[in-house]
Amino acid sequence: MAVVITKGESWVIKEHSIANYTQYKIINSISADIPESVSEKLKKNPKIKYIEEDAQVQIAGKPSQPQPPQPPQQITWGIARVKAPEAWNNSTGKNVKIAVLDTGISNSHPDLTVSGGINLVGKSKNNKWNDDNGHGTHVAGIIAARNNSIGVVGVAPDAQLYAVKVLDAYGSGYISDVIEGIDWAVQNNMNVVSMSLGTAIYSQALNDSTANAYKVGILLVVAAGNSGDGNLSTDDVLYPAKFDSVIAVSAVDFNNIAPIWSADGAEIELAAPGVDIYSTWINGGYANESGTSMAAPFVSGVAALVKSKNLAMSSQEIRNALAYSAVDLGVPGRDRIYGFGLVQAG
Ligand SMILES: [Ca+2]
Ligand SMILES: [Ca+2]
Ligand SMILES: [Ca+2]
Repeated sequence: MAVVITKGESWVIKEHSIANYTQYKIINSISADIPESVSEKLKKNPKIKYIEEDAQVQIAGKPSQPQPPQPPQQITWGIARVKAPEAWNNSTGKNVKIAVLDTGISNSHPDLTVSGGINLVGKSKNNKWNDDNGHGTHVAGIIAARNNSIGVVGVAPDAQLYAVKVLDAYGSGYISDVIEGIDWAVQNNMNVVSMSLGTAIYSQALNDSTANAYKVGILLVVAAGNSGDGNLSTDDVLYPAKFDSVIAVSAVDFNNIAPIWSADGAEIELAAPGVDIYSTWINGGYANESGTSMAAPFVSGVAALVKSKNLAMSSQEIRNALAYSAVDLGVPGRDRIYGFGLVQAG
């Protein structure tokens, strides 16, 4: 599979008899399985802006520990730490649409309401976005688990969740599908795109896609990666978190300290709870998880609370507001571990 960027792609399809391809709207390009010989020819064609190999992306979670449900409903430490309950008097995320680009979301969890979605894994798109891993369901619960009598409650319990399945049952996927997911989010008028995934491989197509989505008003929130090495002189932030058009989120533990595995780098914008986070899981269950995968959805939820309170706010304005209200951690001012600091809803 390759992503081909052209200045008018229809001739590529005709000239090289490409039968199965995905046409993107967010960028002027297609992705398709093409032979090496065709790829070499296209690379030399001046009408092609660029052509690149597809690459894998992975969830940014750590090994999971599924646990049985624990009713009655509890406010987890992370939800309290970002001051979500204090914000609920003014906003619960109503009328804000959040696309979770992940392994899907459980379609039968009693603590989650999913408004819609799409499955982009495999050869053809379909509506089978049900989660077959658990990771996407965990992320979704952090954003918007229902405020009822059971399990947990999310940061923005009345926000509308959309399951965009771009990762398989093992938590792996392809950049080409992530681009298609961003495309879907734009076509379906999402307000926030939450991505708890990453790769160390740079993609111009993914960079262009997030930049264009941000330009048309979507706020993109991305896990920084669990690639931290404890060395501040090396930048460990993964893509797409590394791009200017997205908010890169690092993880902190109960003591507001970033674990060594939380990626550090100049791109880190906000920090959020990401160690021992209890949330929804598949099969109606709940689980404790750690990772920058868990931190990013806290920021997505807080963004939904801010947006819901003032629907006219642009994604740039929300981004500025989150940076402004964050509680500074670590060395004074913006830094490579915590960015502007711990995200705050209240
Ligand atoms: Ca609940
Ligand atoms: Ca480092
Ligand atoms: Ca700081």
